[in-house]
Amino acid sequence: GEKERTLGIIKPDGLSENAANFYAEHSSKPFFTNLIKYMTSGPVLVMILEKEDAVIHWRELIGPTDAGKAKITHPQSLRAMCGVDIEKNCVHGSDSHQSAQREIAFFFKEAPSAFKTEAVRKHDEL
Ligand code: YYY
Ligand code: MG
Repeated sequence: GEKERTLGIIKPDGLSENAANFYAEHSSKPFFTNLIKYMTSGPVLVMILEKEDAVIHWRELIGPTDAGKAKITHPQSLRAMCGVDIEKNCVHGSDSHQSAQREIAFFFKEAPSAFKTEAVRKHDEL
């Protein structure tokens, strides 16, 4: 049939459900509620980054979880430069190849392939 367009909006409570699912592994931790509040406090930019050993290299670039400590131990890291503390640490990086596949699928897997970038299509084949 002929194509048409529709408009959808994911409202704020929809985003907080997504954030809770994304961080499900931490749902029993004491910091969980604040983590979800922070993750849904404004827009986020989700990226797929591709290179050899991308998982470990991106983790090295972003630095330790605690941005406050990173300012002392890893001053050149992204979390040291743009984060505040262990909660507001400004960037995320998958912690393993398996996590990366799961997390990329969380945001991108269901996108119609016409909207996928070459990087996402390649990743789907891995
Ligand atoms: O992988 P990474 O982001 O470095 O840390 P995780 O241990 O996976 O925790 C996820 C997320 O939770 C972290 O980026 C900040 C927040 N958090 C926190 O607010 N307080 C903690 N004590 C530990 C983690
Ligand atoms: Mg983690």
